[in-house]
Formats: sequence, structure tokens, C-alpha cells
Amino acid sequence: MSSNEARRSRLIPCVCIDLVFNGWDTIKAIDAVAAAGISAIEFWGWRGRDIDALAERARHHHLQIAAMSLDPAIRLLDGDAVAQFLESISESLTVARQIGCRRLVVHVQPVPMGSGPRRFPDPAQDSVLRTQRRNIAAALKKAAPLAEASGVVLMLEPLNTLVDHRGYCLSCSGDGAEVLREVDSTAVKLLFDVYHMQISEGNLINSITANADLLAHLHIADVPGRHEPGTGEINFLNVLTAARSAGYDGCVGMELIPTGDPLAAIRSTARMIELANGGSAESARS
Ligand SMILES: [Mn+2]
Repeated sequence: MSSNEARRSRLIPCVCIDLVFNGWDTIKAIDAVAAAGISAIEFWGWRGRDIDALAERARHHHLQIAAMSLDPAIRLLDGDAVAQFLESISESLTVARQIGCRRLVVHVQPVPMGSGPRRFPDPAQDSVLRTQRRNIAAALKKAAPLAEASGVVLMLEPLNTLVDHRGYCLSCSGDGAEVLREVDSTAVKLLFDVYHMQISEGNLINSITANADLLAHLHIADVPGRHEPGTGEINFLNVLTAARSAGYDGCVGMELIPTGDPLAAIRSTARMIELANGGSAESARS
């Protein structure tokens, strides 16, 4: 690695324990991440789980808790639930501070499940979508100072509607970016989920590069199937190298369903991320 290379940004492999280790005991999942030599974890909702035991186990292994989800998600589309949203934000920020988590994933409505039509902006629906996005931006603007005071970044995550989240109102990275430019806060950024955006819009490298200033986190899984990189159609090495070249310096969260042994899936994915960092396959194995 040249000294020039060493000064460049660095991608940090991270594992979403809830999806990768679906059905596992949380503590055993955290132990498995540490055994794979990976230094960051993330998870979904915090409510109803033993958050202190989770944090204690992460500390034991010196693992960073990179992100968790706002819990509960509140429907922000109609502009009538801002008080509930701020309550959910402050409650989740308290938990984030308690466990040393610096990022909260924010969905703008309870996440619907199931396949459905694409939801590209449609002229007939244009004014409805504009109003919804204005309402989302207004709610996030009110939440921004709370996040800032806690040293936590709120991350807006667009999701695909075609395969997984029928009818979710933010399905493209550009929609998310438009809302975030309106919010205009360093405490409210974009979570670019490469799996979701490949299904929604493709054009991954252009979209990541165009919004590099807004990126706070990446999620990865291949398409189709949401499995580990190498099982589908995405060239992750090129996508991640481009993200890094565009200045992205942060976690790459494996939010994926392993085709087989989860440990093998996270190890091979971590090696690919190391290659995108400019390491050799050999050094990535050590
Ligand atoms: Mn995601």
C-alpha cells in the first residue's frame, strides 16, 4: 500500500446481526462477528431486547455498535405525527447514548412488507408526493437539534417497493437526497442501501458519487435474493471502490441473508471489502 493509499478513506466491515444471524441468540451472534475478525455490528429495533447485555458483549469484544433503528417508526407522510416522532427520537437517542451507538436508521413510516409496483414519481401523484416529502423534511428539521445535541446522526433510508416493501414512500436515493438537502443538517444524512437501490433504480455508482456528501452509512446484499456479494448481479468491488474514491469513509453494513454458513458469508464479504480498501486478498485473509 502506498502512503497515498494509506491517507485515503477506509471502509469498515459491519454486520447486521438481526438479518445475518436471524434466529440466533444475540450474544452468540456478537461472539461470531468477533470471531470473524470484524469490528462493528448493527441491529434493528431495540425495544423488548436486553440492550444492556448486548452492549456489554459488544464492549467485551471491542466492537463498535455502528447503528440501530429508530423504534418505533412513525408515519411522517401526513404531517400530523410530529410530536410522536420527536418522542420516538428522544427515547431512541437515550438508548443510543446508553450503549454508545452513534447512528439511528430512520424510516418515514412503519415499514410495509411484500412485493408491489415500482413507485417512481408519477405526474398524477406528483403533488401528493411533494406534500409527503415536505412533511418528512419538516419533521426531520425538528428532530435535527435533538440528534445533534446527542452526537448521533439520523439516517434516512430509501427502500425498494418492487420486491420487499410495497408502497414505501421513499424508494430512490434521489428522493432521499432531495429531502435531506431541504433539511440541511449535518445530523441528518443518507443511508444508501445498495441492495434496495439496485432494485429501485440501478445506476449505483452514479447515485453514490452524486450524493457522497450526504452518505453516513452503506448497506450491502446482492440482487436477487439479498444474499452475500458474489451470489448475484452487483459488482461490489467496483461499487465500493467508487464509494471510497468519492470520499465515503465509514461502515459497510452486511444486511444480508447468508446462502449457507453465516460465518463463511461474513468472512468472504469482509475480504471483498478489504480488497476495496486497496488491500490484497492475502492481507485480507489475515
Ligand atoms: Mn438497509
